[in-house]
Amino acid sequence: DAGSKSGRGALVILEGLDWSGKSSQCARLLSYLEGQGCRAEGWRFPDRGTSVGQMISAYLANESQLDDRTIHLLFSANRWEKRALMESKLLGGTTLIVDRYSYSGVAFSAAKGLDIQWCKAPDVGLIAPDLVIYLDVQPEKAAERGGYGGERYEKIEFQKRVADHYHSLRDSTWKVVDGSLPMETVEEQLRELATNCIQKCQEKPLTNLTW
Ligand code: FDM
Ligand code: MG
Repeated sequence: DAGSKSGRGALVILEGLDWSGKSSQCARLLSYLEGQGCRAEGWRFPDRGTSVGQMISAYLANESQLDDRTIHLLFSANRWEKRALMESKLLGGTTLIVDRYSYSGVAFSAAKGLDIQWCKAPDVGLIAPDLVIYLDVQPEKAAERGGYGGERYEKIEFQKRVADHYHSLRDSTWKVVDGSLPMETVEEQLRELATNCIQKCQEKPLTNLTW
């Protein structure tokens, strides 16, 4: 039983390149967990629904130009504005399945050439994830998927640099899943990883991200 009625919820992050299949897998995982009677919500960053999120969305659509450090800090601010709600959901027993988090923040900005430590700093103190699932897809494969190229960062050369930075961010909370496997296979692996994580972290206190 993946239920989390007794303890806190888990913070599960999905990371990966654009068009790696994160959003579809988040939705599938969420409906599975709900079907198991687990209290869970799907979140995503950027959260385009806030006023900061609308600035980010316009930037990604190339409708506005922003300095590289400015947009980096907006992405971070967009996570900070959700931190209190995130904490209360988790403590209240709701598991959060989150499409992108601070690792996207660092990997994408560092791929522009910004200093990695500088990129990490503003996210110190956000809630630390219990599990980060990295959907590993070759940039060339992702580019074959329909809709690719619509937003600012969706260029193969850039995504290759993002992938290198993601690689250097991997730590003990990361699980790498081969995102080029059939959807159902990926889905199965995610179910198992998430279910284990939810069970394990019920009694663990929440901690802050320190990198
Ligand atoms: N992105 C996302 C960043 O550059 N920094 C961040 O902190 C976050 C959360 O925004 F290309 C990038 C990654 C992606 C783009 O994300 C929009 P979605 O998942 O495609 O909406
Ligand atoms: Mg995208």
